[in-house]
Amino acid sequence: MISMQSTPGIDASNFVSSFNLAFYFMVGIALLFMLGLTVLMLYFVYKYNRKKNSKAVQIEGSVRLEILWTVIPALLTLLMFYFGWSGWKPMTKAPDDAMVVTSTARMWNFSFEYENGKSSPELVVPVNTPVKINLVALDVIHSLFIPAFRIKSDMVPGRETMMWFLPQREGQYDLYCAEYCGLQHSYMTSVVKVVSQEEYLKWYTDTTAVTTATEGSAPGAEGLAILKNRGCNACHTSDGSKLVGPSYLDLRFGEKLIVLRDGKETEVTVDETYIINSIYDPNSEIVKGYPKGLMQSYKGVVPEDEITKIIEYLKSLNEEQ
Ligand SMILES: [Cu+2]
Repeated sequence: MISMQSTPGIDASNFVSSFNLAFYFMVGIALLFMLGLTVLMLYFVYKYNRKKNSKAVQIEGSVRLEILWTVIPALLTLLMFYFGWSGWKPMTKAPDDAMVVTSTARMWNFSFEYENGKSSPELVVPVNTPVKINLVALDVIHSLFIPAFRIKSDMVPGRETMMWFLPQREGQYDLYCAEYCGLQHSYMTSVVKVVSQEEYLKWYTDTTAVTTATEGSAPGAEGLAILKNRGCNACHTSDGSKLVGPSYLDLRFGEKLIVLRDGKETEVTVDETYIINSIYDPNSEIVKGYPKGLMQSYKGVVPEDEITKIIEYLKSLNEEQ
């Protein structure tokens, strides 16, 4: 699951070898000590058992032993530090020619914004090009983790951080949030797609359709694709079941809905304006029975023409009923 062996022999990223060196060195030492100490302990149990040594003897200290078991572990931990440090240091400074992507995390999805304004729920990068990712968290602490690349970094609200990597092998890799960030944390997953330079350029320059309709040609199919791509389905369902947020199925156009505005119960009519407000200013009107403050505004993320398509989909749900 962690990596695809499309081209065996080439590491998925430039950090794999130094990371593995530090990791296996530490595991190796731990294993060696575990085996060595267990064997020694069993040997002592046998050698100094009560039948053979019925009378306890005082054993005086040994300076040579004291020095030995201080110096050797000290050297080993220093070596661990060395491998860890030399592997970590290059991660802190991205090359100047790296392409820049901004990753925005919110409860509970990631989005990746490119320099030409393109936004994607998946991280698509060209092979053999250094990629710098600016990390932005909108609500709580998240953590961007790409196991196959051996990189992970916390995303803290209000703090500017970054990570970078050189993807060396084409393929698709898992990406997920590694900091427990609330109810739907375990759904906060995405993928990294490492593609050829040509393929990347084709994808990058195609800004016409951020979302591709993969839901067939049913009414509102495009809207459904947008909801999926924007991560909306992490909190809202189409089948009436209750997640963190209300279900789309409960939205009946033209009918009344009870919401809390400034803490007071108010009746609103479900219409276009209500939907737009719910996406751009989600905390101004909270559907009764749901917690406030969980959803961040999608203003500047989901454009109005996408909302039009979302509304088409929401209306189609009603008609099926
Ligand atoms: Cu998270």
